[in-house]
Amino acid sequence: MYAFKALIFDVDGTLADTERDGHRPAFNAAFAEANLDWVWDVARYGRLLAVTGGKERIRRFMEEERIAVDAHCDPAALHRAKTRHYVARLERGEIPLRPGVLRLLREAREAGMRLAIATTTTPENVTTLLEYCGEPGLTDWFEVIAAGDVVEHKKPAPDIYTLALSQLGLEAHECVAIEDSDNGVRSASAAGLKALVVTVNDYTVGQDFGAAPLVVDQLGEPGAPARVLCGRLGSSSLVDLDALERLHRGVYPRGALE
Ligand code: XBP
Ligand code: MG
Repeated sequence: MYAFKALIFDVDGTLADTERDGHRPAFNAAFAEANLDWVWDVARYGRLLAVTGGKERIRRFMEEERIAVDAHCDPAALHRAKTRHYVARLERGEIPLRPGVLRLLREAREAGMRLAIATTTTPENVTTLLEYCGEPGLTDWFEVIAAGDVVEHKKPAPDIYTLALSQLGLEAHECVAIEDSDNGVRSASAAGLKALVVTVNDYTVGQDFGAAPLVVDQLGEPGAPARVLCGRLGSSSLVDLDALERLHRGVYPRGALE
């Protein structure tokens, strides 16, 4: 029996390293298809990641480059094409889950832990990632998939976490969230979540994760331990339910849940 009832996962950068070799080339393919000479290299895309959401990211780029919105340069249309290219990449199985993700999901499922997703990305991107990652039926393991434009304000606003919590019917202190970015941590924190784990990646390492009590390089697999960048894993060498239980009890003083 654990002191928390659900795990809430971010998607991009957390379930899988989707940004550099997934979303970025899909944006570039959409631009090329529209005969635009825009190319987002790795560094430029890293800066644009400060803006969450693909449409919003295209709009920011156009503002930076002083490109006017017109029929040829329409962020919504470009983004639809980008989603098509991105989903095709996922369907080709080009984007695997990060180390330790499936291990933790399996452990949680076996323990009867409830699973949810809170993400900025388009819902189709989430379901396709889960369908093509090699674990049949994985999509159905998630009771709640809160994604994309269903909320007015994307991360770092709390809206998507607030929606996930309300769909789960749980309070923030009953959940543990797993994120990869400063914007994600700000979103979860603003929704009241304190039991937060950050799994950094090349784009987010070095960001300020505020009050997140645990920052690791990955969730870890047996034989490939998680490296702790901030906080403590205790006796575990990877992020498993026992480690999350210790984290949760550290964040919420005894009796806080009663
Ligand atoms: C990360 C994002 C997403 C993706 C692109 O969100 O900012 O916008 O980069 O997705 P999270 P779309 O980490 O919350 O999953 O192009 O579908 O918006
Ligand atoms: Mg993320």
